[in-house]
Amino acid sequence: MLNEADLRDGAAATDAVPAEGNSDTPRTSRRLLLGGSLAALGLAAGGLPRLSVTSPAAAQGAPAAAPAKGPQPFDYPGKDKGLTLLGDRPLVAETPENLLDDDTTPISKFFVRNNGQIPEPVKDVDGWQLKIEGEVDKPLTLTVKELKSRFTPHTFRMVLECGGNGRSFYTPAARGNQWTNGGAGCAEWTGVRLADVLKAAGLKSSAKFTGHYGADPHLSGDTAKDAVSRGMPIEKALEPHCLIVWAMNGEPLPHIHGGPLRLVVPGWPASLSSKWLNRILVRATPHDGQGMGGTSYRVPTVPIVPGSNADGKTNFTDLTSMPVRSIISAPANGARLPAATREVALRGAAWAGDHEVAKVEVSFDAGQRWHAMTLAKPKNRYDWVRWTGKITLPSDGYFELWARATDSRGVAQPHVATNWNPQGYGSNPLHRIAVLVG
Ligand SMILES: Nc1nc2c(c(=O)[nH]1)N[C@H]1C(S)=C(S)[C@@H](COP(=O)(O)O)O[C@H]1N2
Ligand SMILES: [Mo]
Repeated sequence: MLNEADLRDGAAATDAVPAEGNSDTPRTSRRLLLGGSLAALGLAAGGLPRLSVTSPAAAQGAPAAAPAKGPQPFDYPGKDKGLTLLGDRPLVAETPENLLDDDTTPISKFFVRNNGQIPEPVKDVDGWQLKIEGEVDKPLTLTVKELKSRFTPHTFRMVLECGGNGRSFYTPAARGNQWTNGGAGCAEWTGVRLADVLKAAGLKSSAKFTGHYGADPHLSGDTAKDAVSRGMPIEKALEPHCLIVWAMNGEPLPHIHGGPLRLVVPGWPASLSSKWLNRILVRATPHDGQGMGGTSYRVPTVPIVPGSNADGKTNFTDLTSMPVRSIISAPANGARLPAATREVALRGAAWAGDHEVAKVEVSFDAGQRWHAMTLAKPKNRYDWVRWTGKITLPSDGYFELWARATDSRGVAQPHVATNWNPQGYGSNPLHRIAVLVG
């Protein structure tokens, strides 16, 4: 039997679980509203009806409760002010979908996610040290300079996506930063294969998992704790696209993105992609660092009642591949098109964790009919797919455009966020924007 308390508990719970769950940013109903993007476009908020997914009152045009605090601009050196601040302690900012319109996400538009404090920048970038320890024949300490000279560098364009991307679409709200779809970006990463470095250290037969460590202090300043320290099965670590990187889009890896050195573990939650990387521990058993276990980066294998409490111990599993997702990057949500516009050109991106994107479709009649978009060829595995297409609207007026991607296994984005979990991982409902013609 369900009772109200069951349904309330999870959402009301406060906890000290780290990773995606430690933001104290108040949740806003921004995702439901056109107001934010209208303001960004310099249009009068309220000029368009509200786009509502979950609030029937708002859908019927009744006044919705004003959010306590709307989206806050992100004011950080080198970053586009159009990014949205989701939390300032730790510092977290996402990229509105319409700013993900470049084939390669510029550093200025790339989302930022920290779990702890931001460490002091170092001057001697080439002297930064990485230790490889644990279940290896020959523990190694390598400087960035040695990494560059001893191993073959590779550059791949790959999506980095926060495990909590899409969290704001869960009802009731799940704990943590309320990402829309902008906890993701696709950059050119240059570095060496994690596999090559692990092989140089010599993996013992007992080497089954990794644990990753970065130099950032825990938010509390407690030196006994790590800001975040996640790990993965050795099979993932040995994939040819798992890189230890020092450059992003051809530039030295920016400090805020983990410079001098970070991991990029594509397809899986970006929390594995340790910034300020200084140590990889090879283990015989699953890593137990900060952000492992409980409900951290874990999802139910037996669906639970949305909003209920769960400790993640039974019938939960670590989130591995991220789910398929598409975004419309142009036009922007809230765009006003001239009267009599019928043909609308659309652009966007889609990606699917470890899988490939098989198709992207758009609907302008709430899913009654779907129109196939044209997919560009990705540069390499784990690159996103850029897509383009045209739709022909039947009249002036208000239209919602929905984008839906399907992965290579035939799994499409759901209409609503599904498999609710306390910390809100794996939410990938189709992307909805609204436009007004005339
Ligand atoms: N050392 C360290 N690495 C980290 C984090 C962190 O807090 N500390 N956050 C992780 C998470 S949860 C994400 S989503 C990505 C974000 O990378 P970005 O800030 O470069 O976008 O970094 C990951 N690597
Ligand atoms: Mo994340």
